[in-house]
Formats: sequence, structure tokens, C-alpha cells
Amino acid sequence: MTDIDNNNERKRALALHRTMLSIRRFEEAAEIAQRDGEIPGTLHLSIGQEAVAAGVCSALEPADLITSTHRGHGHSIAKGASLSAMMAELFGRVTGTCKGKGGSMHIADFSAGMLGANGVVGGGLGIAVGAAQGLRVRGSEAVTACFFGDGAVNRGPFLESLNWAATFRLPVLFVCEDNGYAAFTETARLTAGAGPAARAESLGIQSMVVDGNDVLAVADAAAAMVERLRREGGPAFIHAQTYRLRGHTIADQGAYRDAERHSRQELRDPILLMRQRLTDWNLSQDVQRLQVEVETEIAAALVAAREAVFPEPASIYAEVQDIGAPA
Ligand SMILES: Cc1ncc(C[n+]2csc(CCOP(=O)(O)OP(=O)(O)O)c2C)c(N)n1
Ligand SMILES: [Mg+2]
Repeated sequence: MTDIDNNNERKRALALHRTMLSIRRFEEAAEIAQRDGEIPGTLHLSIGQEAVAAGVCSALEPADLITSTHRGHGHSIAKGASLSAMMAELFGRVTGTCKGKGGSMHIADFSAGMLGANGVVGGGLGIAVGAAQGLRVRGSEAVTACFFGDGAVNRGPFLESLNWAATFRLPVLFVCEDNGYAAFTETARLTAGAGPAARAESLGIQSMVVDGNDVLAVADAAAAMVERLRREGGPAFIHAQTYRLRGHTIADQGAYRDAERHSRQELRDPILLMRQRLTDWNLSQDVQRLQVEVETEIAAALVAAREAVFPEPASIYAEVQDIGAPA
């Protein structure tokens, strides 16, 4: 293999790798902190799926919006949410993205265009379409990317949201992050027909199926789709085929998984694949530098989270609902 000759391509590849590393190290650190009792509640980790978040968000501008899922750390980081505010949120501290009152499944950072994780499977779909409609009413040309899992395509909001977006040609990039499982069930066993992209195509929505563990492939697909959304309106659909290397939640050992498939997928870890590619391009030193940089950032986020205070009990009803405190 030869050096990668184009400087822009090199920068782009390293930036994508850096985003994936940030997501991986953030979640590994959170996993330890949760097990040590520092983070309350459970976590849904996206370890193994980082290329989808990194690739898709690389095609977005700061003004663009995303909606996410219960497995949303990667999407938030890739869209530019602050690592320390996110870590503080997991720790339940006042410096968190939701002042410590939301936690993992409610992380939102409007300043980064991240409209929220969502504990309701398929819950982000309607929000994304509503946001896109709202942007149009305001005369904005920003696009909205909507992440959802392979389990969500079997819920009603999937059809409603795709139909609305297609009818009004809203610039929404629907991203099915297909990790093969809906909780403890292999999704293919519960999904009729030819798959998520075929469902989108049946509504006239242009779709692509992409290797969701190849960050360059995801980034290229997303760039092409987003460019088209900006030029012609939308929507568009990406079915990103990936794999979850951890359990459904932090407590799940994944005993229901096929061992052979799992071993095969471990070798297709998106970070390993990209690191190999960067090494082939003689960029090992840059990879090491990125690893140190990310490590330092995560360590700082952990220190800041531990040092921050918890929200005042008196603030419990503030900013969490729109009906005010109960009488
Ligand atoms: C409406 C609704 N039904 C059921 C659940 C329980 N639940 C949480 S995650 C999950 C599986 C979701 O699978 P998928 O959409 O593929 O996302 P993944 O967990 O694989 O990222 C289920 C059924 C829920 N949170 N919301
Ligand atoms: Mg899934």
C-alpha cells in the first residue's frame, strides 16, 4: 500500500477515526463508572456501531439537526455535543447536558443540533419529521438526520414518519442503524419482507444499503444523500448494517447470540478496520496521537464530572416538563 496522497482525504479519514475513538473511549469509561456505582441506572452502549454515527454526522453541518435513540451516546458525540457535559449528565451532575436530570437516555444538546436520545423505540422518527417541517416553515435549509434501530422499523411511527416526510418532500435522512438485534431477539426473525430499505423504496424514498462498519462507506453514502437533500429536498434513507459488540444493556451478557457470528463480527470492529486502513496508509503515528488526545479528553471529562455537584433537590421540577410543578 502507498501513502494516501490527497491531503483532504487523509484529514477526513483521521477525523472520522477520531470521532469513532471518542465514542468508544467515552462508552468504555462510562461502562466502568457504571459498574463502580458512579453512574446510576443502566446504559445502552453502541460499541461496535461507531462508524454509523461518525460517518453520518460527518456529512452534516452544525445547523443541521439529529434525533437519536436509547443508544445515543455515539450520535451525540459525532454531532458535536460536549464530552464533559455528556459525562456529567451520566453522573447526574448539574453541569450535564440536561443539568443532571436526564441521564443517558435523555441526553440532548440543542446547541449542537442534537434534539435528544429517546427511551421510546421509534420515538425519534416523528420528532425528526416534525423538526424538518418546522425548519421549512422558518425558511431554514438545514437537514435533519434521524437515527433509529432495526427494531423500530416494525413500529407504527416508522410508516407514519416516512410517509409524512415523503409526502412533503422534507429533507430528512432516515438512518436505520441495524445492529441485528432488538433487545434479545434477532430482528430478522420478526421482520417481514425484503428489509427496511425496501419499505422506504415502496414509498418512493431513495435508499442505500451500506456496510455500517466501514466508516468511509457510511460517510460517502451520507455525503451523497445529504447533498441530494440540500439540492432537491427529500427524504432519503440509509440502511447501515452493523453489529452490537456489547449486550443490549450494560447488564446483558448476550447469551442468546450466535457465537460464530459474534467472533466474525469482532474481527469487523469498525475501529480495527479503520486503524488497519490508516496503518496501510502509513498513518500509524497519527493514529497514536489521536489515541492520546482522546484519552486525555475522556480523563478530563471524568475528573470534571466527579468534581461537579448534584442538582439542588428544589430544582427537581424545573425544566423537566411544561406543566410546571404539581399543585
Ligand atoms: C415503544 C417501546 N417498546 C419497547 C421498548 C423496550 N425496548 C427498549 S430497546 C428495545 C429494542 C430496540 O431495538 P432496536 O430498535 O433495533 O434498537 P437497538 O437496541 O438494537 O439499538 C426494546 C424493545 C421501548 N423502549 N419502547
Ligand atoms: Mg437493533
